[in-house]
Formats: sequence, C-alpha cells, structure tokens
Amino acid sequence: MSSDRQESDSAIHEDDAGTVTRGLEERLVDSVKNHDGVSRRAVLGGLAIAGGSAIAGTGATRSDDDTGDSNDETMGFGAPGTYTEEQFDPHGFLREFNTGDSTNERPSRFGENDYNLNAGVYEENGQTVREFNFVAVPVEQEILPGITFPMWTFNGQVPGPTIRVEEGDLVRVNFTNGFPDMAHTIHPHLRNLNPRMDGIPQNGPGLIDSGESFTYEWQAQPVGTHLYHCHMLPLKAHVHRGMYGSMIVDPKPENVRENPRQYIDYHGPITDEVREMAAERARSRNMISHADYSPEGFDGIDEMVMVMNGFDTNFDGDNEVYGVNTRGFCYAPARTDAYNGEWEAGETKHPIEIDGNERQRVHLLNTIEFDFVNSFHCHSQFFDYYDAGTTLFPNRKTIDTVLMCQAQRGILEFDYSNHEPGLYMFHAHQSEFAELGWMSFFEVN
Ligand SMILES: [Cu+2]
Repeated sequence: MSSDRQESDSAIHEDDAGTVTRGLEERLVDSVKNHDGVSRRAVLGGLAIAGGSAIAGTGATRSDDDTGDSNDETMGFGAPGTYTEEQFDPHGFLREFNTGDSTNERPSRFGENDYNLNAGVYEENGQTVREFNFVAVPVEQEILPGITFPMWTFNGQVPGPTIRVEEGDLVRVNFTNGFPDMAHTIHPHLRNLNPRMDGIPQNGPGLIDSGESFTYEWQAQPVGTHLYHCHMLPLKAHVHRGMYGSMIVDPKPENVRENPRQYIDYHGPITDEVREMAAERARSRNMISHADYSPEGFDGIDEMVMVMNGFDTNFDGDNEVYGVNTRGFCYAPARTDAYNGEWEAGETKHPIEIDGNERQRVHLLNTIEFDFVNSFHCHSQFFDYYDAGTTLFPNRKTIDTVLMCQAQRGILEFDYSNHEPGLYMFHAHQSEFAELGWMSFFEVN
C-alpha cells in the first residue's frame, strides 16, 4: 500500500478490510465445519479428485465423506484464510472468455483425460460455427478455505466455462456425460427455434445418460448475457450443485446499423445519427470483432463475469455459504495480504484489481437456489444496468443496487476514474449473504 493511499479518507484501508474479512470468514468456517453434510477432506490431500478420477465419477455424492478432524481448528491443513485448491481460480475465471478458438486454449483441468474446451471456429453453409466440448463430471471444489463441496459440474468447474460468441453464429456443443450414475442435459437461455435442442427431459434427445453424448446446436440470439444450466430433475439439485455457466452473445455492429430498433428502446425516427450511435454501442460491446475498442476518455473496457451462487453444505434446503464465482470472500483482502499493495506469491484470495482509467463492465448472473432473490450493491459508486444485456442502452441509469431473481442476469457498467486509489467494497445487500461469503472488494489503481 502506498503512503498516499494510506492517507486517503475515501478508501477503506487494506488492513482494516482484512480484519473484517478474517472475522467473518472464521465465523463462517466454524459454523460450516460443524455441519455433517459437507466434506471436510482438505484439498491438499484430495487433489487426485481434481484429476483423472473425477472423470471416472468417484465424487458423485460425497455428502458423507467426512475424513477431516472437526476438533482441529485448521482441519489439519492450515489456517482458514488461504485457499489451497488450485483446480479452479476465481480470479482467472473472472476474465476467461471462450470463443471456440482452439488455438487459444487454456491449460486443461483434466490431466491425462485431456480434451479441448474450444473445439474450433469455422464456416459452414455461410454461417460461422463456434464449437465447444463439454463434459459433465463430479468434482470437489473449495468453497471456503479448507472446506470443499461435492459439485456436479460442466468441465470440472463451478461456474462452468463462459462461452462467448457473436450474434448469428451457430453454437455447437459436443456434450458428454462423464457421470457413472446420473443423467444430465444442457439447457440454454437463448431464443431457440428448435425444441429438440432445448435440453429438457422428453424432448429431442431428452436426458443424456451416463456415458452418452449428444451434440447440441443453438443459434446465437438474442444479443446479451445469458445462462446455460442442466435441466435434469430434480432441477434444484442439479442447479444448486453447480451445473450452470454464462453464455455471452456479442452484437454485430452491421446488424445493429441495419435494424437499430431491434436493439434500442427508442421510438423516434431512425436517422443516420441514431444508426451510428447504436452501431457504436454495438462495437463497444463486441469483444470478438472489436477486442481493442476504447471508449472516449478511457484506455479500454475491462470485462468480468460474476456468477452469484450459494451452497447448502448440510443439504437441508437452505444455503450456508454464498459468493460470486463460488468461493466465499475470495475477492476480499486476506490475512496473508502484503500491506505494500502487492499480493504475495501464491496468494489465493485478494481484491479484484481494476484500472481507474478503464471502463468496467460486469456480466452478472444469479444462479442461486433456495433463496428467492440475490443482489449486487457497490460502495461509493453508481452503475448503469442492462437487464439480460439485450439492449444496447441501459434500462436503468445511475443505480447502486440491483435485485435479481433466479436466472436473472444483466450487465453493469461503471468506472472509478474520479475515485482515489484504494479498496471499494461490493456485496449482496442481503446482509446475511454478505456475512456468509458474498462480500468483495475492488482495488482501484
Ligand atoms: Cu444435471
């Protein structure tokens, strides 16, 4: 932390923020580890689960898999405060967008059972096809330091991979069910013209059984930030266990210029100026064809995906742990923070660093089960909000809190260009959710 930042009145100091996080987290870890349901197997000893054995489906139901020592404050594997599992990195996930481009593949999370998530981008019958490989696998994933949860996943991670495509593309998903004993599907929240591709029981291929495969094909429409999830019954179990992810459909500026009314809530005459303004907005929203777009006055746009989720660790139909991108308090300052403003090597929990000279765009999704609503509130700042991301101009301007029901999602846009450097909190404004993990910080530089 720089000395001038320490003198700032407007920002929260890192040491104070770290104390708040530590207190909340220790209370939560204590309460969760007294439950019977969640696995207390520490991930340092259980990393094999993250590798090939996950494909074999050994972790389908681990609710009784309690090999830890509940009398040990640290569960035998180190103090609360640091995440040890390296399989899923919420910080990397924030800005990880998969376009199908197989030349830009990230490292596999499947060890020897390797395959490429991004299967390729190519033309077919005059249409761009973006192809992906999805595998349903059971995996244990850490939700609090030292505490794992038996997830049902797409591609070994919760949330599932973020797909990013352009309006009008064909999205081709080769889905394989790697579970030993459970059927799954993929249901997309898209304008889907073919009912057989809806990913629900008793329609088209219906449920994809253990070991079976099916190729889903979806038209990328409408523009927006969307959701995919498993639609197997009981639905709440499959969603709560982690079978969901984001699908972002970027607008094509040429389509917008041609037919602007489809993208903007505007009832006046469509002039050339209106067309150009709408097309410009489309360019700003399109990471695939206009990746280097810079809004006026800013260096660029920093995009993030935040999936609000929760975990019922004792399986009583009520969540005990909340977060964005699965890990409680993962974007908060930890006790192991260095106080010089640079995070120590190996640090697994830290605020989201953002550049005050960049415009921020958050793709926010609510995949919570068992609670009716979730919310996002940021401190010291107001944002523009685009419900489902389906319009190019905001539905609501200058708000600091947004409420979302299950499966609702939207785009938040804001910047911290007028703010002093430092830590700015954001969290669910259900105070209980915030205290149970859904509490985060931006570190503005
Ligand atoms: Cu499922």
